[in-house]
Amino acid sequence: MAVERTLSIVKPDAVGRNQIGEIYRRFESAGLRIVAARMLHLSREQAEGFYAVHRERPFFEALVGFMTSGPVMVQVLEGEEAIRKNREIMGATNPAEAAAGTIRHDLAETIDANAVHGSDAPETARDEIAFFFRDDEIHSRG
Ligand code: RTP
Ligand code: MG
Repeated sequence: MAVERTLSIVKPDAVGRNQIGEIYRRFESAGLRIVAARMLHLSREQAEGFYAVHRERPFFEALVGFMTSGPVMVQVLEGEEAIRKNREIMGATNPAEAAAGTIRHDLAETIDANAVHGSDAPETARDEIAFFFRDDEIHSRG
């Protein structure tokens, strides 16, 4: 199995509910290492750039509005099959459809405020990590 890196965001709703530690615990319990992390309040420009792939979607305005509504934690997770494993821990996009035991099922309320983001493929993981972190800010232990 390959050691991968993926970009994770604890979204404003979960930061607001004081759930950063609870979410980090779930990453670490699953064998994912936090190898870079930063708290920031995304500007509108940053949120639009990060979610550019969704520009034409009907939910784009709501997504950008929500992602700029408060501070977020962004982190790079590293581990065996980190991209797939993180998506598994997160659960389905809509918390109502997420499996029991996943972050979105257990902690989130709505599809808009769904607690976490995770890269969905190796190419997007590479681009999304580079969006937030320089190479020398990532402290790999793999
Ligand atoms: P994310 O990118 O945040 O990890 O979430 P995802 O891959 O599970 O979902 P994606 O399709 O990439 O959508 C990005 C975010 O947009 C919001 N969304 N709303 N109202 C809707 O139908 C709808 N669809 C997506 C969600 O907050 C989703 O996380
Ligand atoms: Mg996505």
